[in-house]
Amino acid sequence: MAGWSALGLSAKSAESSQADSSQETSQKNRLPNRSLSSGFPAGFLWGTATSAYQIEGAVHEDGRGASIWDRYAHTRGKILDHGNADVANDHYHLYKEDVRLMKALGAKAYRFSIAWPRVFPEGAGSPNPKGLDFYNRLLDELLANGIEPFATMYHWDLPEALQDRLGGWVSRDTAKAFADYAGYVAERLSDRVKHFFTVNECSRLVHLGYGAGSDAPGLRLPQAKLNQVRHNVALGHGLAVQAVRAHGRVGTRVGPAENMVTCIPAIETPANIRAAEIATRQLNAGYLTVMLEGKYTDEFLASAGKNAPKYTAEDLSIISSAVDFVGLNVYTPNHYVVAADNAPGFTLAPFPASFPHMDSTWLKIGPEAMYWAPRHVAKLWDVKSIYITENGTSAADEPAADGNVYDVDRIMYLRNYLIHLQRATSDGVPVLGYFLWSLMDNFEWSDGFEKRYGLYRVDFNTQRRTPKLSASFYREIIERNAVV
Ligand code: GBH
Repeated sequence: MAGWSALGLSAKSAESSQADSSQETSQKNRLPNRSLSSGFPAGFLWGTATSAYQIEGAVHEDGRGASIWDRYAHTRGKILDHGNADVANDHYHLYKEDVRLMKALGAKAYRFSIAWPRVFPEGAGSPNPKGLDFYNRLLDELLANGIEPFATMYHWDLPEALQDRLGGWVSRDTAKAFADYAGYVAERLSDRVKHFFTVNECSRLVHLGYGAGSDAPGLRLPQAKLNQVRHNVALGHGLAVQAVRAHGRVGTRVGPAENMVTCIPAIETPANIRAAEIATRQLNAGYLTVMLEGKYTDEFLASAGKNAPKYTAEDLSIISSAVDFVGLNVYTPNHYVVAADNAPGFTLAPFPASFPHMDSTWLKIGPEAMYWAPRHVAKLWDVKSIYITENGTSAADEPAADGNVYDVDRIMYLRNYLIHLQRATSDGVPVLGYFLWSLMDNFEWSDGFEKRYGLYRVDFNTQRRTPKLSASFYREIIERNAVV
């Protein structure tokens, strides 16, 4: 790939749109990159994603310890439909069928998460070999079907014992326990897993888990403590990167899976693009910025003031341990940015009440987020390998009279985001693969089973899985390696 600085995106798109309007049909080969018929790079990896607590069930089986989500889901009033994931998709028993669902899509990769409390029921101390065995079975099944496993180490199911004993991520000892667990897993699974993600979405577990209290463990900590939690989670990420390097086989790759704050130039002028980059760096200060730069920005420390986290220089070098790739969960635009003559150099445009959203109100429809998120990461931090680790939407799926789910709203959403992903790869943004959230409907955290994200519909009474129309749509995309 040519160096990023050689891309000259704005000049190039100006040229293509000129060609587009004046010479239309005669010069097909000069159509702009965003042409619907354009494909993705050869070898682009297509997959689906899930997480352990959301699908596995079997919470008391084979020595699994309790997680903070077991307790939270069983606390009255926390889950919208009063559901819990004790059974969920019963994937612990039905994993072979679920691998067949992936295969039917033609997907070549699968992102799943490992339940820490299965492997270390108490969070630390003695491992539970039966817990790890489940993942051995799953990996063997995936590989036998030609599907490459990508494993997330932590998708929010902290062992309850660590919450009780240490206060969870309030303590840096949790970060150390996480690294021990990550090293243990890397040592035993890296013969088959070549890509590990450390923490899924640091910001959600920090803000919703310890700030707003709307995710497990349901705490509302004051700002100073919350900043310390954020620091400890970032530290856990860095320590886990080091543990994978120390214990994984040579060539094992590791990186985060972040839901970065995605800042979009409201109008794609060079000044607004620059302003969106500045905003991206600042608004991700406690996460990607510190992970990839090894320091907290001046603005971050100034605005935290006396509530800033306590840390050492060594912490910062651990947090910024070199990663092999960056994973990005991209659902929605966080901000539209306009360049401004003020101190930060940007204005965040307020969202008009009429801004469209999908089934969930937080899920605003801004397909260009799929272009700008990876592009900012590549440009700001010179990241050479990016995976889209999640993208998808809930929808008010209802079977039609003929029994099919015609989820054309999900297809509309996916198509438009994928057009922007294709625009990114055409522009040389190094995105290597895409994991659609989700393979199948599952336990959607505090929304319970009310919100459905799957390509396959799940009847939670019978555990029957049925493909929605979007499953056919995704299969076409995978087969053609192009947006259809
Ligand atoms: C992902 O988070 C998760 O990784 C995945 O487990 C989940 O199933 C999937 O998305 C679908 O939600 O407090 O109501 O304003 C997505 C990013 C960021 C979405 C926080 C919800 C807050 C909603 N999330 N956001 S609200």
